[in-house]
Amino acid sequence: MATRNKNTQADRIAAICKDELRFGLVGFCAAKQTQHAAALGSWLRAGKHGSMEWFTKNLDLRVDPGKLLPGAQSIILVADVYAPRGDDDAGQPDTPPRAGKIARYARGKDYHGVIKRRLHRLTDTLQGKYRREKFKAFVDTAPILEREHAASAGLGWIGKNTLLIHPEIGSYFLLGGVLTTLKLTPPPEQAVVEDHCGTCTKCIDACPTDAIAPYSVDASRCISEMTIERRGTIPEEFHEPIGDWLFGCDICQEVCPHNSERPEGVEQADILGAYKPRRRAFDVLEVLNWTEDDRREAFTTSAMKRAKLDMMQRNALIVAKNLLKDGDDPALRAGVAEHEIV
Ligand code: B12
Repeated sequence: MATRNKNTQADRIAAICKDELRFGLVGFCAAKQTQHAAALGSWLRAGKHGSMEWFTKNLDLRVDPGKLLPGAQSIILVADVYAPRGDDDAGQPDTPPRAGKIARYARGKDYHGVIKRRLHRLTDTLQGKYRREKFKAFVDTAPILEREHAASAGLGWIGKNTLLIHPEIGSYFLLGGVLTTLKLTPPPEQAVVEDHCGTCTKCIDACPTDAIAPYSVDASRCISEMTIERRGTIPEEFHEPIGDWLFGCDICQEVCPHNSERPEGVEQADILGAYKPRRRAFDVLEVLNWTEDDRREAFTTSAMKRAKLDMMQRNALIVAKNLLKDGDDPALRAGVAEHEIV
């Protein structure tokens, strides 16, 4: 009887998440310590966190959710799909000339807000019902290993590119969750998804900066880290491989067979209007000429606001020079000459 009641609780929460809050995926796991502390430690010791010094802080909390929220018992994990499987061109806004590409997750509204707002509605409801319990919503906003918990909650498997992959949806989804002192038993139909990467090495082979080893990304070589997180200069050796990526990179997802055009019989996941791409690229010459006001205006309600003006102009310069290798563009050439650091 006790188990049945607990299942009912999780079922009700799952129904709120799916039907009311319209999360694409939901699952539950115990708030347990990481199973991969050794791998995490060696990743950090090898400097694979790159410029993300913040990652080394609060490590004790990151490896143990029970320290992040004393008495934590369970984690509710949710996911929002932000892009369809398959062709990048389908339903996308026009590409500007001199396109510096934006990773798919950042083309619509900032997911942090989109997910957090709905998670707060969930925590308000739960707090009203379970007054003595504690609830802490997170979406990149707390030191927590989201993918590992989401894998335990049956949302997908951790792929060789380290992203969580769902067998039908692929990996174009974002995670969030609620850490709670409430003990939740996952519904009986929830199951851990087995690893479907098999012998495939497409993500590893396609990464132009050799950032990926099976199940580990060296962030110090990852285009996403360099263009989004890094404040200083980007070493010359990476300039050409960055190609036309202005903000983030999707290569290891684009080549993943699980993100390919959806096969017959697999339904396309629902994508909230908030993720509708507003733009897929910026004209790099425009970015080179941006003022701080231009940047602010362009990044209103966008996850791109993480990148400061000097970072965007650094990225734009790299992309512009790469574009010039494909064919001359006098205006762009002049723009580059003007901005080049001598
Ligand atoms: C730091 C960070 C980054 C860094 C480092 C990436 C990385 N692979 O760690 C950088 C800036 C490079 C980055 C890039 C991107 N990120 Co990011 N990032 C994060 C963040 C904040 C922390 C990730 C982390 O803990 N890394 C630490 C390392 C050690 O983790 P790890 O390599 O995965 O190892 C863990 C497990 O894999 C496991 N493990 C270890 N060994 C083994 C071996 C096996 C066999 C297995 C199964 C597991 C396993 O142990 C480790 C501890 O759990 C999370 C949000 C969060 N709080 O979790 C988002 C997050 C992972 N990022 C996300 C996204 C969308 C991206 C990008 C796609 C954005 C883009 N388009 O540019 C790229 C993808 C690049 C890539 N292939 O990882 C999403 C991923 C969603 C998903 N479907 O998985 C997250 C979850 C954010 C979110 N809230 O949705 N990111």
